[in-house]
Amino acid sequence: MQGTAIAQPNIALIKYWGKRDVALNLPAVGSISVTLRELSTRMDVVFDRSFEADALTVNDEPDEMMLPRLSACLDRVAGADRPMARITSLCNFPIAAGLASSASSFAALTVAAAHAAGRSLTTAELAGLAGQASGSAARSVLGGFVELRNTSDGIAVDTLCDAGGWPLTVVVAITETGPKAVGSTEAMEISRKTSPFYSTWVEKQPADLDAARAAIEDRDFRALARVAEHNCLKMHSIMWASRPPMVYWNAATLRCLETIRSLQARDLGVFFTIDAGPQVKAVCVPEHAAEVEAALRATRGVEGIMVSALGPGARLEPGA
Ligand code: 2P0
Repeated sequence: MQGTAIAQPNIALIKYWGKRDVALNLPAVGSISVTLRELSTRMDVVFDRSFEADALTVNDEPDEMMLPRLSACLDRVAGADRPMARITSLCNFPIAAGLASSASSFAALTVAAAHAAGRSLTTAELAGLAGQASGSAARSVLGGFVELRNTSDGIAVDTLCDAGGWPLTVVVAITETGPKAVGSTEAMEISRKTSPFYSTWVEKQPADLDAARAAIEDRDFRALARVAEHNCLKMHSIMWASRPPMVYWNAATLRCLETIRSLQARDLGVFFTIDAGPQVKAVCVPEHAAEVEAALRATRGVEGIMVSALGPGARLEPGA
């Protein structure tokens, strides 16, 4: 009873922020993301009746903090009467720093656990289960440009365009590697309950989704840039206006935005997006990626750069 799966994180261009059902972890709004290729999480799950308790290692270190959330995900995938599990996670990028490590982790865990439990699930079922563990994880079940839609009783995910259909590059400028002060699950609830902008955010999201979907369909980079930057700044405005306010940016985050504005002024194909963390993700056309990377690397406060093409969805490791 073993399964190994790999999943990549995804970066939302049209963001998920806020829940319509906390218990079922259903999002208040739809979202559109790109799945990355070079960043990855590998999850290995072994179920064994001889194990006395679930155990987790992350990059070879025991991890008690994340374990309850992973155990709950295993219960949903394999049933509450499942054997105990040994979970081994390997992640090649900073965890819990706004780089969507929960998306790749729970997408990989769901696929690995379903295989280990002998359950053959559809993509829709895998996305539903991954999404209950972490909303953004549902999108990492698929590759390329992915839309998550709300349905009457849950969610659905679709590939709008596969990774090769519009090959963009994502340059991630890492400005801080420590874990964030407020996790996004908690931050979303603070936003929903206290931000004066929250209801407008929910109301306007379908228009942003329509604009992004059309831009992807037309491969219209400028149109995608406009709506993605707008949607990102709107999401952060909700957080800034929450009580207590939540500001995930640091000084280097702002300097990266200035760098990107100056590249745009020179007509380079690049736009920014920022998630619940201080890292800046620059989405660019591949022919301008080297220049974007060099400019961000030279920006004061940038500690590291990761460059990724768009990649595939979660999958079983061959032979596992
Ligand atoms: C996103 N984020 O669309 C947005 C933008 C962060 C900012 O989805 O509570 O870890 O586990 O469902 O999936 C991060 O939220 O939240 C996220 P939960 P998750 O990518």
